[in-house]
Amino acid sequence: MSAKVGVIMGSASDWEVMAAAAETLEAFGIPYEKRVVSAHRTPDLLVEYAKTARGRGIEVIIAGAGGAAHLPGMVASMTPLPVVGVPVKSRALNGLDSLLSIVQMPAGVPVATVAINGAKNAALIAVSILALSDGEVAARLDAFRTRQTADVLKAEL
Ligand code: RP5
Repeated sequence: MSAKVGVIMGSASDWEVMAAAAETLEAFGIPYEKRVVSAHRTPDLLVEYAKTARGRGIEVIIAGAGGAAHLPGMVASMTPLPVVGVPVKSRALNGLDSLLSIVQMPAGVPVATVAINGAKNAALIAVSILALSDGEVAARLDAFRTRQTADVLKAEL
């Protein structure tokens, strides 16, 4: 089955964080692709990826980057697909630089930004979007929420 979610990141060093998105998509049975696309080191690839994603059947893009985190915003500027941005915790500024680089987009070109290192929630947003048009995914999301609530209610301290 062709990928419905594109998980991209600025560097292989982001994988430690972005793997949580991949694991979550796998848990929901969502076909996805993953690759390094750097806004600064591979700008031509960035343009190609963003411009061809929809035509290849991708429905949501999850983009993680750290520091001068321009990847999610630049991708969003070149595709109408929903883009979820994951600020990756940086060494120098603990990810505040990443967060501000991603979240403060100009009106008209949105990036749905999650928390610093919030890759799992980025995937859950992608699942929610896909659930709008896929009943099976919606049922899995409902079951996940039910399970999560039950786990909290039965927690013993
Ligand atoms: C960004 O710079 C990447 O997204 C990564 O978070 C950060 C550091 O990259 P490396 O120097 O580890 O490749 O482009």
